[in-house]
Order: sequence, then structure tokens, then C-alpha cells
Amino acid sequence: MKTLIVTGGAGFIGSNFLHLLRVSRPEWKLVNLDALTYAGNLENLVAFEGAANYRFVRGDIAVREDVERAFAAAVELGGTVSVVHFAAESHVDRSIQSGLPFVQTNVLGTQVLLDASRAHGIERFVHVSTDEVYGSLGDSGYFTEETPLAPNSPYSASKAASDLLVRAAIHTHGFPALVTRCSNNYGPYQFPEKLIPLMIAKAGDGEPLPVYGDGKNVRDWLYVVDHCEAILAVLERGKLGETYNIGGHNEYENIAIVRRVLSELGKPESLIRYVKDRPGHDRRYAIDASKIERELGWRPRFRFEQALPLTIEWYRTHAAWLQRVRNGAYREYLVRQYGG
Ligand code: NAD
Ligand code: TDX
Repeated sequence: MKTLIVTGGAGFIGSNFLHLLRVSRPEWKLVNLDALTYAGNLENLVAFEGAANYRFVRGDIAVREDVERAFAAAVELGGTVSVVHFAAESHVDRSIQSGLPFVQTNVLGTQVLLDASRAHGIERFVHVSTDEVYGSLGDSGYFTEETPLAPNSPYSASKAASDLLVRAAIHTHGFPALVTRCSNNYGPYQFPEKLIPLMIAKAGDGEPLPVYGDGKNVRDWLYVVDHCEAILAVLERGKLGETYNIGGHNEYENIAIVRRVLSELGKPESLIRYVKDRPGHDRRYAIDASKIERELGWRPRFRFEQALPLTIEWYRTHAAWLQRVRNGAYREYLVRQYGG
């Protein structure tokens, strides 16, 4: 029997991962350790309320006592414990405003979690990282697992630092960890500060859509369910100590994404506004995912042409979720449940 501590399970990808497990691994026990920063939203997880195999622990991964409370909950549920580590400060623009919270959570938090996980003799530790640690590509080429780390933003530098701490734990202590590096995700429950949900929200309200620089920066988009299935494959079948790139060969210029969102919503392109570029803006990301395809048999199931409309439809049918995030009402439960 498996018991999983999922960090950051109230965020975008973490909550999608928990939903995947609820359906595909119903016998597993789940502990969600999440600090509920601005990006954490328990309204992503209403389906778990009252579930006997699920515990929520509000806590900070950088505080050992909080991490120990999550391990105590896992021990109480019984079974062999593994950790899937999503919790992070995740938004590049915020890291440009202030890098410190990124070092605190992504670097310090990861080390605290590694130390506690090692002390508890866990079975496996999956560290969820990003393609941004490789830096920026020119017009051609792909990131492989051998591409040297060359992060360019405080966000990606802090993620690269956390990857290196995981590497050190593997090398020094024989710690049973694996690292995943995925390209840009989109799908349900993504916080509307990231490109796709921000454009859906703004277009829906008839607000201007800010496109940074010339709009020709390229990202490699993957539907969040495909990412979650890849993480599950790595958790269950990945080789200890290895790193796996995850991506779906799905490159688009930002302006193409924005135009597509507008056309799906039947809104005019006159809403597009070219604005000042993001400082240090990486030009292009593109993932070579042949290793995970070859070794673990994982492949993306969703095509962009199918999953972008699905995503837009999700935001349309969850208008209340989006509105409560945008007007701050989603924080009300914090006051109700935790007094703030
Ligand atoms: P997110 O910002 O939506 O969610 C982060 C979650 O972590 C939130 O629930 C937040 O409350 C929690 N958290 C933050 N600081 C914490 C702390 N100190 N202790 C405990 N919990 C804390 O992020 P996301 O987009 O779901 O990304 C999840 C992971 O996947 C991150 O590690 C990110 O680097 C990585 N990743 C994201 C993408 C993407 O496109 N979103 C792509 C590749 C990799
Ligand atoms: O308003 C905007 N206008 C715009 O042109 C925003 C928010 C973004 N952009 C551009 C910047 C990027 O080129 O769109 C692209 C995507 O931006 P983000 O959604 O902020 O994502 P990105 O910076 O690529 O990082 C994301 O992918 C990798 C996630 O936020 C990271 O957590 C993940 O590691």
C-alpha cells in the first residue's frame, strides 16, 4: 500500500495530480502539505472533502516542524511513504519583483524536505522541476537531460539550485530521488497570472490583453493531465537517480496563443496590446522528451487543438472559480478555517 506526501497540492499542477490519483489510484493514501500562499486554493480540492484516505496539512516546506506534521499524518494513514514535491514559488514575473521568497521556498524548502524525507527513510522522492533551468534556446534545437543548466530568472535559478540539492542528496546519501523537467503547462485550476488563463480571463471581460515585447517568444505547451501522467510514470517506474524531460513538441509563439484564445472566445484582435518586455525574457523553450518516451513508454494523450478548447470550456463552466480568484474571495476560507 502506498502513501504519498504531495507538497503544493493546492496549486495548479499539484491539485490536478491529486485529482488524477483520486481516479486512477483510489487505494493510495494522500497527504497534501501546502502553505496556502496566494497560489494555493482549497477550492481546487472540494472533491476531497471528507475522503478517508486524504489529509490536508497546512504548513511551510521550509519549516521542519510543519514537514514533520505531514510525516505524522502519513504514518497515521499507514503504508510505505513516498514524496512528490510540487510546492514552489512559480511565477517568473513575481521573481523579478522579489527573488527572496523564491530562495526561501524553492531552495531552503527543498533542502528541509530532503532532510526530513531522508530521516524518515522514504521509498521515493520525485522532484518536480522545469525546462526553464536550461535557459533559453535560439531558433533551433531542443533541451535534452544533458543540456547544461543556465537559468536566467530568479525563479529558474532557484529551481536549478533545488535540482542541484536533489542531485547532491542522491550522490552523497544514495537518496532515492528522481527529477522531472517539464515545459509550460495549461489546463484547469491554473492561477490567472500565467499566460493562458490570464488571456482567457481578460478576453472574457473585454479587457486589453498584454503581450510582452514582440510576442514572438516561443513556449512548448503541454496539457496538465499529460504532465501529471508523466509524473506518475516516473514515480512508479522511473529509474532512481535519473532526470526525465517532459514535453509534447508543441511550440507556439505567444502571439499565436493569444490570437487563438481570442478566436475561440469570438473576441476581436483589437484587444491585443503590445507592452514593455519582461526583463531578461527567455526567447524559446523546447523539450526533447525522447528519454521518458523510450524508457517509460509515456506519451502525451492530448493534442493542443483539442485541449486548448477544453481548457477554455473549463474556465467558462467554472466562471465562479475564476471570479473568486480574481476578486480575492477565494481567500475567505482561510479566515473561516484558520483565522487568516
Ligand atoms: P502554483 O504556483 O500554482 O502552486 C504552488 C503551490 O505550492 C501552491 O499551492 C502554494 O500554496 C504552495 N506553496 C508555495 N510555497 C510553499 C511553501 N513554502 N510550503 C508549502 N507550500 C507552498 O505552481 P504550479 O504551476 O502548480 O507548479 C508546481 C510545480 O511545477 C512547481 O515546482 C513548478 O516549478 C513546476 N512546474 C510548473 C510548470 C508550469 O507551467 N506551471 C511547468 C514546469 C514545472
Ligand atoms: O501577461 C503576460 N504576457 C505575456 O506576453 C504574461 C503573464 C506572459 N507573457 C509571456 C511571457 C512568456 O514568454 O507569455 C509566456 C508565458 O509566460 P508565463 O505564463 O508567465 O510562463 P513562463 O514564464 O514561460 O513560465 C511558466 O512555464 C514554466 C511557469 O510559470 C513556470 O512555473 C514553469 O516552470
